[in-house]
Amino acid sequence: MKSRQAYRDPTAVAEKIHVPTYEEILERIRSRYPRRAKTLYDREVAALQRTHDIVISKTDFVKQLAALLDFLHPFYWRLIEIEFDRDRIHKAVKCISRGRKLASKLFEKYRFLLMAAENKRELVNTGREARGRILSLFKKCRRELDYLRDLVVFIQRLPAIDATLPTVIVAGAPSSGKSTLVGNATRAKPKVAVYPFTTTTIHIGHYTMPNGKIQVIDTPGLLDRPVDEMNEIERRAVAALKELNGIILFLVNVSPNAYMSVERQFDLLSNVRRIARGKPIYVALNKVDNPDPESLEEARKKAQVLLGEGVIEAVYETVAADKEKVSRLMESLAEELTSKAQRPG
Ligand SMILES: Nc1nc2c(ncn2[C@@H]2O[C@H](COP(=O)(O)OP(=O)(O)OP(=O)(O)O)[C@@H](O)[C@H]2O)c(=O)[nH]1
Ligand SMILES: [Mg+2]
Repeated sequence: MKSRQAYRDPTAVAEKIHVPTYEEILERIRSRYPRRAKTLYDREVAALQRTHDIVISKTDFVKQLAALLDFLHPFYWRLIEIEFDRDRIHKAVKCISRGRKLASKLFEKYRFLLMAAENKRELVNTGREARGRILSLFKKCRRELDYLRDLVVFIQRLPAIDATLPTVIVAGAPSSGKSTLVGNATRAKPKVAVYPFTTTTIHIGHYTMPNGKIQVIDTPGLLDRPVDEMNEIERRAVAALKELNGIILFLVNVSPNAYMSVERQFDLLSNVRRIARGKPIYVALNKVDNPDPESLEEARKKAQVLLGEGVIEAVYETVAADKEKVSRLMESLAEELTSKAQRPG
């Protein structure tokens, strides 16, 4: 049950995970060092017990984190892998899990050795050795703890997608009007600006229909180039296009100052098709309130060809800046999503 929840909203799960630094663990142990005890033996046993208990409780997060990572949606993994190394994450989790196991073994072993100590000196040395060995297990994982802490903070800030909701992924070239459209279709307020590359990460809004909600995803602008040449920002758009289930709304900017020519925008559309692997694609020619007549004509022709080939599902003309027009477009897409959901297969 817990894991299912993690699958649906890892950001909320990550919110409850605290990854300590090695120094934090050490500090905690020092502050709890038993000063008073009836005998030296009692003191050493208590110190060992506390060291053990503190390292175990401070690293308890690793269980929740491992479960979270196990059930993480591929979309999140793809976003994580833009900034983190998956192998290194797993190695870090292992380092800490292994430390926990060995700490418990050492605890058992040294409890016995303390009992067997023959004099005060042996007692003190054995206790010191035991605590040193337990701590060194985690000192070895110091960098791994830091790595996992950065990861958890990163997951906390990821967009909270709901993989069960019908989804429209809005994609296109820089400045094609994606954020304007998402802002007018939903209550989300993605940043809109005249300059390209305004959106640098994924934003999510919700469009409300009488019978439910649609998740509308704003993505960063894409350039027409192979995925392995894309920068981090573009790869976030790729994560959504590849891994989220839904339909794609591809905006083509037909205004005079479009960032890319119509031809390049359609090349980009072919690239998006390859990335999105069979997801239905809807094209909207945007900014028809201020068109470059030649661009508009060219885009219409190209879109009709793709429609005829069955490569795209429909072509719309819209004005992302006009709330009413956006509502009409969203209604059409909502119908498409509903009929797609009902269609067998
Ligand atoms: N005339 C007109 N301008 C629009 C329309 N839609 C967006 N714009 C303008 O186009 C510019 C870019 O809009 P954004 O919504 O930021 O474009 P974007 O595709 O999200 O851009 P990136 O995030 O940089 O990829 C802004 O100045 C908008 O006001 C439209 O339908 N008509
Ligand atoms: Mg944007």
